[in-house]
Amino acid sequence: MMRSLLAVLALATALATPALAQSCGESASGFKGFIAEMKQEAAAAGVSKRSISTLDAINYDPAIIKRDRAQNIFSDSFLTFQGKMISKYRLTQGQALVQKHKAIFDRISKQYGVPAPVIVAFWALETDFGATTGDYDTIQAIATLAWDCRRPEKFRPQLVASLQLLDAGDLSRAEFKGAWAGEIGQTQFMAYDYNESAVDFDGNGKRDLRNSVPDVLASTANLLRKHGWKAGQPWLQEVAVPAKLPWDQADIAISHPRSQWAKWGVTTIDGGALKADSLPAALLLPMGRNGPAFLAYENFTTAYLKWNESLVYSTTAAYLATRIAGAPAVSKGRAPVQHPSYEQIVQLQNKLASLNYDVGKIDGKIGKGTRAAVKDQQAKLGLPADSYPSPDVIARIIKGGKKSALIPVEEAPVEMAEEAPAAAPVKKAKKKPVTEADPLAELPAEGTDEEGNSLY
Ligand SMILES: [Ca+2]
Repeated sequence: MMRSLLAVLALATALATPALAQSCGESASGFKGFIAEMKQEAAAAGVSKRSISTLDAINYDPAIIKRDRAQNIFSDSFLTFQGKMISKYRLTQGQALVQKHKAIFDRISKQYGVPAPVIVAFWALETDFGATTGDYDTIQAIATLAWDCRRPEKFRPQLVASLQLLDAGDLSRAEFKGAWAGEIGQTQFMAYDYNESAVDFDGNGKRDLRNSVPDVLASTANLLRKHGWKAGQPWLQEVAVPAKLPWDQADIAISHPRSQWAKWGVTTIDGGALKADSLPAALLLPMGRNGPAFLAYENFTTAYLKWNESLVYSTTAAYLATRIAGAPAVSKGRAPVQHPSYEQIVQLQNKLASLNYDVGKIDGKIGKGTRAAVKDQQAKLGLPADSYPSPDVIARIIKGGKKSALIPVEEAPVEMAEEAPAAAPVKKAKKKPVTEADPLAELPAEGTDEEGNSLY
């Protein structure tokens, strides 16, 4: 999993040792010099000589860079994406595992306050319950990505953390195997989180996130607790929204008491009354006001988004947890929603950038900057400001808001990003199907970018 940027930044600050390597490279050239610098940095951080000497055998691995660059262009809608990620296998197996490990989950619930379905949903999405943890040498993978120029700041602290983890003695050198981007174990911990948050829950003296189910489940709960999980509170609830609402309030950054949403006409998905209490909740509309709607509670806006900043990943993980806990399949929303294509989003981003909005990289993804700019444009154009760039909203923005002449978005010239689209996220390799019965033969690599932007 791609851990929170904040955690990594905090780590980088903590490790602000004198010799942080400044250079980077696009090939093996210079890698050995970089490793020499990293050895100094590790020594300054107190890593043992023995663990530091591990780096002597580390090589630049072009296969890792190839994986990193093999970015698919995602344009799936939330409904499509969750449909791919939430298979019948993951649901039924997830529910079965909640029962099978009930005694462990009872202990975890008492100690960490995190419910079983939440943990199991991550276990499902990250590795299909431990089936696909990866075979890459994670120290070599992290070293390669730490030297690569694309986002060294994310991996350099993880390289030192890997050596510290080696010092901790939970894993032998040979056991540093995992995903191509360095995650280890059944819920894919980066080295820093392994060091800080893994727990020995089966009492054998080692924190084993590769093989020990009790260790995996309790460590996942412990990390969520550290991310601010509040026991006894919900995380995500599918709701129904009325035809009219102050749509600009539907924003993951804006919370209101649940009673306020009730007052505005938001109901449970089957039309029942929401609990009219003061519990803070944000209204999450992954596909705009006509699509599926969720109340996102603090456990979502804090713990989930610290686990993974991507809104689409977190929404899918949180929604899967509700399904495992018994919620019905997601509603299609109030009306069919046409989702923009990658090219349309790029076109929109170019237009927004020309209007001086900061949409970040022109990457064809509806990230935070793009959503905020769309919301502002919708307000200016007198459209419902739900932040969602449906193709007709894109056409209106591109046309400067003239109602009369909607042009098909496809006809406008598409200016592609000069830079290659953001490569696959830091988190992990593409999943392989677990069994022949598993319909997830071709899962997308994670639909997020390393800036934490999501598709939605
Ligand atoms: Ca253990």
